[in-house]
Amino acid sequence: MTELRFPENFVWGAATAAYQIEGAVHEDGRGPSIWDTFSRTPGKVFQGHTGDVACDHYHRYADDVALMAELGLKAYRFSVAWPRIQPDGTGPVNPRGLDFYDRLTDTILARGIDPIVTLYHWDLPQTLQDQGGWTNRDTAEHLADYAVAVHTRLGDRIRTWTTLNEPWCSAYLGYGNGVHAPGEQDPGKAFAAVHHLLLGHGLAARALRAAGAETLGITINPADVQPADPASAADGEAVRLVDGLHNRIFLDPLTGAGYPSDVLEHVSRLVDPTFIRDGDEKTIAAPIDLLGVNYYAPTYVAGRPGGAGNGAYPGTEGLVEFLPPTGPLTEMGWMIEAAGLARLLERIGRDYPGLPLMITENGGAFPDKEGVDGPDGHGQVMDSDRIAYLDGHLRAAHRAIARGVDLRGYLVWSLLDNFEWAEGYRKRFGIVHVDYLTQRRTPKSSARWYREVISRNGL
Ligand code: GBH
Repeated sequence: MTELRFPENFVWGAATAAYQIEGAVHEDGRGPSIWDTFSRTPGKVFQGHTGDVACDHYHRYADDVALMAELGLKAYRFSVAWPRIQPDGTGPVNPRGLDFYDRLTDTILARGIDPIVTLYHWDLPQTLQDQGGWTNRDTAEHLADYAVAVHTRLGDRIRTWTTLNEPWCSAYLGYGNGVHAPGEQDPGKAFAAVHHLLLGHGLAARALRAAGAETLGITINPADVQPADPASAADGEAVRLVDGLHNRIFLDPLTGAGYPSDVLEHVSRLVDPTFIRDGDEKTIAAPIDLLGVNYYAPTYVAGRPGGAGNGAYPGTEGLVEFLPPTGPLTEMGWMIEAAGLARLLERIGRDYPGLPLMITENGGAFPDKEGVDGPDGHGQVMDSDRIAYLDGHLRAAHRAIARGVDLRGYLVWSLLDNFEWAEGYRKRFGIVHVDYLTQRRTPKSSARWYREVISRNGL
């Protein structure tokens, strides 16, 4: 019996990203990206893993799409690798790179699945990084050119276009604490990157709209920031600061309110924000039709003089204590708290009304347990922890919908086990297991469970 039914036409799907699954990094004229460089830099990625082969999706995409159809997915979110389209990040397009996404798109459509494109999921062409990457304003213009190049080829078939994936990560992890490529640690650069990513989004959105893109959006990873002690005023101030640096710094300008003054004040204490020019906020506010929300775990903070802060949030040192995760954790060490998803969706729905939302990523890294009765004698991959996680988060999403949030869909992260950035292949987020030695795909028990959820449109 279906207990919790989702709205009609609710979009059910899964998500991936180019560098995490494709492999084939030297094929068909692809240029190097910052992740090729970073993964080859000793000490940056677990055991020096790279995306060189990954899930070999570049060659196995047709089988992978067939698998999506078997699971009953209605939508599939993938990203286009900028360095396949423009190997140096600018200039003439590389037709062989576009050919791949052309084939992929046709294969997805032939299976009755709706493609959702992410234009930029962190694989910046290395040549652009050599010119400063996201600290260079020109990169924003280049992103818009690249977006148009992809749309020119695929715009007749793809309806939903999103510009960036999680600019918070690109800026703060890439240029703030250096855990992600390009691995820089400089608060000034992190804030310049935030601005140029937003500017690039605005320029790309405007260009895509002019080119006729139907549904336009961006995916962010807003944080559910909670106080250690709800009764403490100091903790409330810490929440306000971290919320500003994580959420309002993106959501306010995206929705036309410009940068919040308290956030600008904080930024100005660390860097002269001359990278923000007249008219930029207007560009960033280009109308969008969809906000992609990626949610994994909540963030608990306390206001504490002398608090350690967090390198990913420049200027929080001496002010904020980020609480260590407690309770049940995923293999990433992230808290499992489904209520955080409901809080987050309701908050965005309340503070930024009128913006349709889609959960463009949610999921977790969990251990696989081998079952004995695999369908083809290979052992079944049992991941009951993942089922419990997804079930809990879907219930939270349903609660938010019941309370009036305009949530249009849910995409699980991820279809396949894949290259988990700095963690390499040791962390597995897939509902489908990948044996990296043979590239054999085995749907986990969560995949079978998810297929049921989709077919019943509910839990
Ligand atoms: C996403 O990033 C990416 O879009 C995707 O490519 C990636 O594979 C996937 O998630 C899984 O990592 O330390 O408990 O406070 C997610 C990035 C996850 C960054 C949660 C901040 C803080 C958790 N974020 N994280 S916690």
